[in-house]
Amino acid sequence: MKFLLLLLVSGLCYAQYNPNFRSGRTTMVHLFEWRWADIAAECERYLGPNGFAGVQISPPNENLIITSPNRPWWERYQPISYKLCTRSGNEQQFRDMVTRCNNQGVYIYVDAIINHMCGAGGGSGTRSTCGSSYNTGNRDFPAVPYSRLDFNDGKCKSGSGDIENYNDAYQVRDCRLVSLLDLALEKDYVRGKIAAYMNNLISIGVAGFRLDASKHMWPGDINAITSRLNNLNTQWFPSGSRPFIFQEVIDLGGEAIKASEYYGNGRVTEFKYGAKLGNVIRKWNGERMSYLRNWGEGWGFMPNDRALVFVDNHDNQRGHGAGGASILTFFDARLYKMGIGFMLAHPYGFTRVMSSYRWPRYFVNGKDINDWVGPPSYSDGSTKPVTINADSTCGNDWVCEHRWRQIKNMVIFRNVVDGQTLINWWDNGGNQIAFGRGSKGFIVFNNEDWNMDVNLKTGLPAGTYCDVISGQKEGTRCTGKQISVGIDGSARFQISNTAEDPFVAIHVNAKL
Ligand code: QV4
Ligand code: CA
Repeated sequence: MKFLLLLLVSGLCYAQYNPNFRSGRTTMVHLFEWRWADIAAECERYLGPNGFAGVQISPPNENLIITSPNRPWWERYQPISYKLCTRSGNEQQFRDMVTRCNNQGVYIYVDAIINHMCGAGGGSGTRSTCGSSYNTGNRDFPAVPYSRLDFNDGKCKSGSGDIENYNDAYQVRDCRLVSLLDLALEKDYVRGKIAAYMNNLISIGVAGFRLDASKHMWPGDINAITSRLNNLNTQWFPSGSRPFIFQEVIDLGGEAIKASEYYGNGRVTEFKYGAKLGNVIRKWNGERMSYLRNWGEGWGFMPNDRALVFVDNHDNQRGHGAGGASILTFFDARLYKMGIGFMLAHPYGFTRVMSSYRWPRYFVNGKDINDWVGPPSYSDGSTKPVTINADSTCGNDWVCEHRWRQIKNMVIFRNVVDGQTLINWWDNGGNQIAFGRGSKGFIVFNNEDWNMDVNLKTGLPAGTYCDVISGQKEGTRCTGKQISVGIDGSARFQISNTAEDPFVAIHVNAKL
């Protein structure tokens, strides 16, 4: 009885930190700007069969259509209403996606923009993705409806009404982020409208939310909203399941607002993770992979059970939102695969993999002047479908990092080693490292400018394993390297510094 009570209490306390993943699954993928129809198909043909746990989707609610520049990706961060129609699809397509993905055990996490509506300079009209009207001058969004009373104009104390000083927590929360009309989240009416939007999504079957621009919302206001959320839909989730909450707070240190203020509401994005890992893998600032020995909290990151981690996201891969030069992306494919490989092998945090589209990146004075370019689209502005080539890569300029063999196989690696502790750490004091996860998996990196040839204790049962980086196990053979683990659990690893991918990973489900 006592035990049951404990379970119940801890269940209630920890609920919003739990992503509700199907058991044995560990990693979500952000299918940035994908159409709902393509996501539904991807859940069935790829994500479910390969053990992906979930998908973060682009904002599903109606947004302002921006034509100057021409349909930038970021127009979707300028809400007009909570109707479910965007370039990704309409409500019926959204419902179909959620149903089909849930049936595959791949759950949907919605990017929820609840801090603001569109920019102050949006004007008036019906140029919005469902055709709802708006008038930004009057602060009028009749399709919600919101009016002048529902915004923070009176409360903001900056000269321009925009956030001017990130050292002033009041400005950051009560003023407009790059002119985006800031909602008065302390108002019961506004909270009610937002909770109704999120509860509608929950009833359709979504499993949780990314709370966009959380730094710009008071933690107490977020709490007041999330505590109004219903439990998840019992068609797919155990009764009493709470929506997973992860808050977008960029805290690299040195600002008034700290990520820790948000731990009570749910998980928080750990932006130090990708910035630091990029430096290490690029060997910048004197960093070395051997320093990763105490990666995680030892590097000043947030507690493991609060962290949502990623190598890059849709902002910092193109220089938005704390995008430093160190961030690794698909443009640096070789280093990127190492970074993702390390992230997925290491136990710290909940992991999210990025899946991007290609754009004509073009730096002028260190800034990508094409950082705005929207998803692959036709001349009428509609988004192109994700086509699948014979070799299982994607067409139409969709990068599909999550389909790269090395990344897909490391998602499976993470599932196989889930819950196992990090053991048998080895390094050469420089940029060769190795570590195991209990007796389930082992990974070795050679990021030096010379070859590696070492005997290491893996902790794995004796046998022949397929390296899941250079290839994988297919039937009774390996398509890439083979690694023999001896009866004492040790194995020889030879990794050329010029290999296509200078790392090797083995796990018990890829044993011959
Ligand atoms: C511009 C000027 C303003 C000016 C305004 C006048 O910058 O000073 O007042 O014009 O009209 C776009 C433009 C931006 C423009 C703004 C309003 O890029 O230049 O303001 O629209 O018209 C995305 C993009 C933004 C984009 C925004 C809205 O990154 O460039 O702004 O969408 O379309 C901080 C935050 C963090 C945030 C990060 C980018 O703490 O929360 O910046 N990250 C999230 C999302 C991100 C999104 C938003 C928040 C906003 O991940 O994608 O911003 O919802 O670090
Ligand atoms: Ca705000």
